[in-house]
Amino acid sequence: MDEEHLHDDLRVFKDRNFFQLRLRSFFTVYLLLGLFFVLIITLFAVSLSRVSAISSKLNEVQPERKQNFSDRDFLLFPCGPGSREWEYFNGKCYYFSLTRMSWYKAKAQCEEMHSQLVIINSYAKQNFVMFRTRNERFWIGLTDENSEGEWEWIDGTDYKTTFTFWKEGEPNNSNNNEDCAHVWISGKWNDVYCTYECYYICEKPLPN
Ligand SMILES: [Ca+2]
Ligand SMILES: [Ca+2]
Repeated sequence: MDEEHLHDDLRVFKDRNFFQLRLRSFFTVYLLLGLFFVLIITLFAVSLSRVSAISSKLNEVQPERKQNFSDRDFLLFPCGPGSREWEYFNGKCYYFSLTRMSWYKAKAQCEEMHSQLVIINSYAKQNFVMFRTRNERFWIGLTDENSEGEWEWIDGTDYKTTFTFWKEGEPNNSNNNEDCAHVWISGKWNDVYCTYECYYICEKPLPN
């Protein structure tokens, strides 16, 4: 009888001991999990702050880089990186149109782009224009519509004392109705009626 009782006591003791051990191991696991969680949160916070620090530094650097790029772009495209259709020649910018229209519309179109129809006042400029126009007709800023035979450059450049490059036999004021000038074959000038539709060349100073 006594022996049986003792046996029971021993079993209870063992069970209790086992229960305590399990409890302790659970506690350890939860503690480790908790620590791991805290560690993850900390690492995340640290990396997040680093990323934000780097991005704010990049933002500081960005305008400087942009400035450098635009300086370089201005060297490559002196007429402005944002308007690459303007071509640079000898200190000025030129636009060779892709559409055809009357001399008046072309003049207005150039003015809308803060420029004017080209003034060809030197052989160098003539050479640049004729290389670029390749026998195609392009309006220039020359007209005698105010007074027949009195040719005038639209910027007031004195016609009589400056360079000319008329085609042989031109200006001929054909049908008494040719008051506007364009470049044509070999870049030579011809007078034609002003409502004729052809390409045009605008000219403007270098942007600041
Ligand atoms: Ca005329
Ligand atoms: Ca003519």
